Amino acid sequence: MKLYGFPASPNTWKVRALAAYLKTPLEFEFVDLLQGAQQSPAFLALNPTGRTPVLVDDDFKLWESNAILQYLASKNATPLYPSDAKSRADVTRWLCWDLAHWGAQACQPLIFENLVKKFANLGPADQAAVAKAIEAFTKEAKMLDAHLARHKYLVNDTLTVADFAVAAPLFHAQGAGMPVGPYANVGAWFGRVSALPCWSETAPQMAAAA
Ligand SMILES: N[C@@H](CCC(=O)N[C@@H](CS)C(=O)NCC(=O)O)C(=O)O
Repeated sequence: MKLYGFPASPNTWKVRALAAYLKTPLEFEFVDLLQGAQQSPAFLALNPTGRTPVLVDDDFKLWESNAILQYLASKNATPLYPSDAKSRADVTRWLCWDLAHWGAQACQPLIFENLVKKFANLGPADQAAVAKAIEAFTKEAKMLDAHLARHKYLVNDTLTVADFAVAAPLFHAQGAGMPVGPYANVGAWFGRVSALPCWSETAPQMAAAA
């Protein structure tokens, strides 16, 4: 299987980390987002939305990082993606929340405004966008912290792909100015998830600076 991605992006990193955890060999091809490679005809043939990551497994092309996490886990029949209906729905719930709220409204805007713009020379952060994202982050992190006060991991107190998805953007918390300080349970959980060697094995160069 081959993954097309941008290593510093949490969407790419979490997929590579999961593959490393599962010991699934994954060939990697760098897509230079800063040079607009995601808009090349060759890349658009893999993902017409022009975004990374994309997984190619023989003639199957899969985009959307949380779908890729589920696919890799399904191929391995791992406890990271439990098969009973309630546990699986619980994992899906957190992946949906990640896509709709945690990532889209809170973490990604902060990563873009405070980190990507700096690295890509895209000008100063839009302070209105930052304020809106901080408000969203605070709302969602409060809920997450309360959940993690009662649970070791997001689902069934055991590691699942949901932890990979929700933890991934937090690797950039410092550089992106995410206000994580007040959320001790989130911090403790992130400590547990990020200590898995699969993250350092697949870490982008940029993470140290973020
Ligand atoms: N929901 C998508 C988001 C993918 C996404 O936005 N990828 C970014 C990098 S983090 C990208 O490729 N951006 C390039 C662009 O929008 O031109 C996923 O989870 O895969």
